[in-house]
Amino acid sequence: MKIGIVCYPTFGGSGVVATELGKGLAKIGHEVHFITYKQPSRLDFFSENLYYHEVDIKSYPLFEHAPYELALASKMVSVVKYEKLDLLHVHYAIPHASAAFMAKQILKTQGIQIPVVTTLHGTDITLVGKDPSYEPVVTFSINQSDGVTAVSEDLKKETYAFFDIKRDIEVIPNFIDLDRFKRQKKEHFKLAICPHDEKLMVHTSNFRKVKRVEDVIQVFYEVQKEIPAKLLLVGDGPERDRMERLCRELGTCDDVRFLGKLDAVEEVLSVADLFLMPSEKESFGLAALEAMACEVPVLSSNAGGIPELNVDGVTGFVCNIGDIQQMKEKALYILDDANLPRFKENALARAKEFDISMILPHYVAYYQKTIALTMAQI
Ligand code: GMT
Repeated sequence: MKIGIVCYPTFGGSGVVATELGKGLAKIGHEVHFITYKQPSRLDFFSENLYYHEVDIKSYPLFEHAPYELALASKMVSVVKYEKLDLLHVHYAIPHASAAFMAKQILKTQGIQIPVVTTLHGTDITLVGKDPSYEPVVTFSINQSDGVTAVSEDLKKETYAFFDIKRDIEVIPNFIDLDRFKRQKKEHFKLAICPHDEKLMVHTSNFRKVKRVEDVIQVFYEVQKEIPAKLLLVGDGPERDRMERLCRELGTCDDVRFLGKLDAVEEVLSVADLFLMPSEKESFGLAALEAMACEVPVLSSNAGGIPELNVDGVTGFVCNIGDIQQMKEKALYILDDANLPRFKENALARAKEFDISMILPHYVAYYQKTIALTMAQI
């Protein structure tokens, strides 16, 4: 198949899922065309089946905000037409699903039928999409897609609960490449951070409010009162300054390191004992899956789709959002040497269920079904 993938070229979340999906499809012989405004961060190599088309956003003094959606729709039209694509797969509804709808209508006037699959990732539904300034367009463009997928059962449920959706939503969970995300031997790194054999806790995120990074720091603060421990914080975002101030207030600066955005996050995960994800909202929790693949148990909140991934009492624990006391107790239980090896083993076993080789065939089958249904309607 010739597939167009539209996504945000960002460091984490939906951008990573879209890029890894495209790379996986290219590996098994499909031709994949990425359409976005910047080279996706994990697409920095040559492959004969991978193409990248940059959206040109022309500015003009009249525009306070350049109309990205129009530039994107125009680029989709030209890529579908000249590269003869079989299907467009857009990741994150806003504004990709509505731009795809517009491209589809334009192409129809030229006698070209292009099926569109929209994948809902999380905040496009649970946060931004619900806002009255976007909701009518989100509802319309989901209903107009030829296929819709969501990354967890919870996200599917939430989509039906809030939006007036008239079509089926297929759940295809996120996935991981276990060849890349695996525990590596990084003892020198562990020794540098934890010279006295302290337990190492790790959090990675985009430091937005929904991630509740303050809970990570508070739980660490409580754990550290009981056992020697260190905390690594990977990523960057709007909450970073506030979190640095919180560490100063609590006096934990010597034991907490802010590492910023890192490409090789698997190297940090390789030396971790516990991963923390106390999010307020989380449709899937890809960062937790990356940790589990590196044999790191997960202490998470019970937000959104996280419990579909983190099995309570098996791969870690699932706690009530904001319950620092409960999280502290569960963290201490996991970090106990009598329990830690079992949790690590279980985390890896669970991650194996989400290997890309298991999930990719679901997307391929869904594309084939969507193309067949669209063509049957002509
Ligand atoms: O987590 C974020 O804020 C980024 C966001 C995105 O769309 O890029 O992530 C969402 O999509 C990921 C990939 O499907 C999911 O693993 C995350 O759980 C989801 N984030 C939220 O729902 C907050």
